[in-house]
Amino acid sequence: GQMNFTGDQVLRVLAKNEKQLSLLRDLEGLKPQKVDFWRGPARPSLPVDMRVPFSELKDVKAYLESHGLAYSIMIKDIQVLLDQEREAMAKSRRLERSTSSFSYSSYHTLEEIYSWMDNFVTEHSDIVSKIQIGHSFENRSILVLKFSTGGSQRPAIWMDTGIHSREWITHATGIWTAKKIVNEYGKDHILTNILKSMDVFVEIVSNPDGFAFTHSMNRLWRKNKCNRPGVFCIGVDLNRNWRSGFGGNGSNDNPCSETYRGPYPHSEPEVAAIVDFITAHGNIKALISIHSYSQMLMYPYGHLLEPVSNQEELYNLAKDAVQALYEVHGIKYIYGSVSTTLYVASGITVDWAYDSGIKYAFSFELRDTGRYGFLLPATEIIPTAQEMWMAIRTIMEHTLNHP
Ligand code: VAL
Repeated sequence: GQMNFTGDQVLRVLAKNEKQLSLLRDLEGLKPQKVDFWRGPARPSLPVDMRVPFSELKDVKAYLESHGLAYSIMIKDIQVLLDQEREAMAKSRRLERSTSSFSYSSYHTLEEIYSWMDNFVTEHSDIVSKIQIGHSFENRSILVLKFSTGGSQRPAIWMDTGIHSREWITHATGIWTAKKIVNEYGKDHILTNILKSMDVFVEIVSNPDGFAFTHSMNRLWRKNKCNRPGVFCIGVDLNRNWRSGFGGNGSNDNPCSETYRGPYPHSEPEVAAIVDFITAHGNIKALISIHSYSQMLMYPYGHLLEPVSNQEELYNLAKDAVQALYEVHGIKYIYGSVSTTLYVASGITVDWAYDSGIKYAFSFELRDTGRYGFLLPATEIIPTAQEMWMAIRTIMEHTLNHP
């Protein structure tokens, strides 16, 4: 049955300096399975959020206090939020069944998403099709939606959501975005122009095994579910498994770590499927990889602090995108390169994309800034997606105008 998180808390620590940050990194090393960092130690200006199991609370709080690390309790009891989330899903499922409709303002299981996809492709067969790009470690289909008004191998925009399975707001945003694209085609002149000469690919469940597991067993699972002989822990972090900078700082060689990079680049079928697809396609102009949470819009590099060659263009584009996002609901996103905005991270999707010649490579961290973290209430799905839409529309338009 489902893992229970009764009494588990999310603590927020504001490190005052590098020394305090490294004390938090030590905690990560001491107890890779005990403390689950929701927002890892980055820089003193960014809070560190960690889930601490009930059984470890006393120890961890004592550690923090003994080192003079000030903390606050962001979530007092994780299970309370999980119960509310399940109840909301059950309620919406009853309504969906009685009205034979799909709710874009609810979270869904893998089966529900895959069957929505089939209906969606059938209903909009004039511009949408479904492509299977591979199979997951546990042999689930890896599916991509293709939006196209014709042509062959047109220049294209790629978007993926759900590389980290617990980031449920990203899958929900991907679904809403797919629907938005078909709704706006022929109405919104910018999107219409984009689809007249470009294709759009959307991979909604990029880590299907992990996602299925977040529903069946452990809501807070991040990695994939690979299981190799002689390796004690399960799962590779699919956002550390890419070739660019593989094995560098901000990735881990310990299979029990949440940022375990895997044995070699593209070892994971979920990553290899995207690499093979994008490489074979050969004409992807922009890649947008969606994560949560923290409210950020970032571009390469993650594995280097040095600016990329078109950093000024990416900076200005991110600035415009974030402004367009802000105008929707007044939500602030910060922006910059991954390494300077968040932390150094190696083997990430956008670095690979950039090094593969995709000069518009962006990664979002969606809502919120930690009140709910990964357990963002479903009532925030539509506003989160609406504002992100304006940001990605800005990126798509720029891509169209700068071939
Ligand atoms: N959220 C991402 C991660 O830690 C970063 C690197 C953009 O995987």
